[in-house]
Amino acid sequence: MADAKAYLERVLGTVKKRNPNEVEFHQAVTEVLESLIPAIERHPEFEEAGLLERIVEPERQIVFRIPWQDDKGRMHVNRGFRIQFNSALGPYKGGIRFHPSVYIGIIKFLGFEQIFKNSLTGLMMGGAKGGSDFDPKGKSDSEIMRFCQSFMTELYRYIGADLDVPAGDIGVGGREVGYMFGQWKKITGLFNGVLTGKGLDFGGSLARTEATGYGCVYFCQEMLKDRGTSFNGKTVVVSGSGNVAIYAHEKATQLGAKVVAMSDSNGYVYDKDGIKLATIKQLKEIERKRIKEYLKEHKTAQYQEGCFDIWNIKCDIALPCATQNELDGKSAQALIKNGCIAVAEGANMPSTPEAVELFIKNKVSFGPGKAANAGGVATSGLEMAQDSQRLMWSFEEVDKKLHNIMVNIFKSVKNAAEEYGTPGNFVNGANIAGFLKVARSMMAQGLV
Ligand code: NDP
Ligand code: 2IT
Repeated sequence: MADAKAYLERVLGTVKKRNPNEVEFHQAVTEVLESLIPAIERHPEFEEAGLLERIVEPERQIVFRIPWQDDKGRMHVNRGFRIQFNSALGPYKGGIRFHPSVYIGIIKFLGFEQIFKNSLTGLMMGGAKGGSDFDPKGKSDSEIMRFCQSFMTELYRYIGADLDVPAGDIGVGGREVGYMFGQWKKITGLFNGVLTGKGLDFGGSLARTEATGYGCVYFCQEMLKDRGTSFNGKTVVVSGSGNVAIYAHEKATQLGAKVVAMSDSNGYVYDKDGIKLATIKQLKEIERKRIKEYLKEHKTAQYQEGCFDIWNIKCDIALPCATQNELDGKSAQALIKNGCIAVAEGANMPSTPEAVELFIKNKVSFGPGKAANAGGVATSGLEMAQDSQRLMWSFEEVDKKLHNIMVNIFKSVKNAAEEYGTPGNFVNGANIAGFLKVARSMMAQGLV
């Protein structure tokens, strides 16, 4: 037992030394490695093959300059990233994030998580992530277009339908994917599934927009079933009000729950009668305004500045769908005290390690992001399949496949947690189940 632990600590030490100050990356690697102890004990051949040393080191890291011009003719320079982390299971696959907080440590943490998430979907996809420290807030459509074009003018060299397939993430949705696809097509002269999340008229998949939020609720539904209950009649808090949050709200409501609070990076709204999704969609998907404006239409709702206090609202189910480390130990304590029974992460790593520990200790059903939010990338995988076939499946067909995938992910996560000695611990289950498939493939493919 001591040996597996020593091996993991050695690998973690190297990660910290080689990637100084990349705290989110350290956090993600620490969580995965700690979960893997029983799997490493059962497979001493992994250490002999230097498998963990390889898995924590990206296969390729691309960092580039993005010059662009605003509407007033002023020049700006941003930094672009693409981390191609692991290709053992298929072409690199993962989203692109545009947010001022982006630096290489964020992209590495997301790329690392993506390896195991993509593995859990059961589809042929390796792990990658990209992005830029560009801030899309307050930019005009033509500024966004010029930025996306400049981003792709460099990135096009490194991507391809059978090589690396980017998609959306924070700050990147259908509009940005459309501009990037147009530029890629113009440069290469090709038309294929090089990006996912495309418009429905040019190779996009029905239900991709809904997929991450719906998938998160499907996963949570399985956790609830497992404890003999359902969404019906439950009170839900959803953080964020972007793509994932909106469709998590939609599906939870369809299943009979009431979503009483949502947020953006400025603050949150609480509506005891249930947040009206049509207003949120209008504000966020169309007008790109702040969530505070919700009160203009719904006078009895309340608005509070700041994000963390949303977790003080009494609820049965919490769905953090905004960003990393948005739910800390104090927030977890408040949720537990108020009787919350399930937390499913729509966002990537929204709960801090302290919060995760508290949820597990207090028997809150906890679905970690790499399992609970895998529906987005899974449906991207379905979009790739449709693009390769030059066919388009119906909404119902895609949604059914998505649902099946989420049910299967839950099963494999639950089974791995049991098989490796920590029943009910879906963090360990997700990390071990996701890891083993990648590890077996890397072993079979030789020293690569
Ligand atoms: P969007 O850009 O559509 O929405 C992001 C939401 O989170 C907004 O409400 C935003 O508020 C809020 N937010 C972003 N950054 C912060 C911050 N630093 N502090 C507080 N709130 C913040 O992104 P998505 O909905 O696509 O992504 C949300 C999360 O889900 C991310 O963690 C992403 O990695 C993850 N995810 C996304 C998938 C997808 O398919 N899109 C798939 C799997 C995971 P504001 O508008 O004020 O910035
Ligand atoms: O974090 C994620 O899984 C995503 N942002 C979606 C990635 C994708 O390729 O659809």
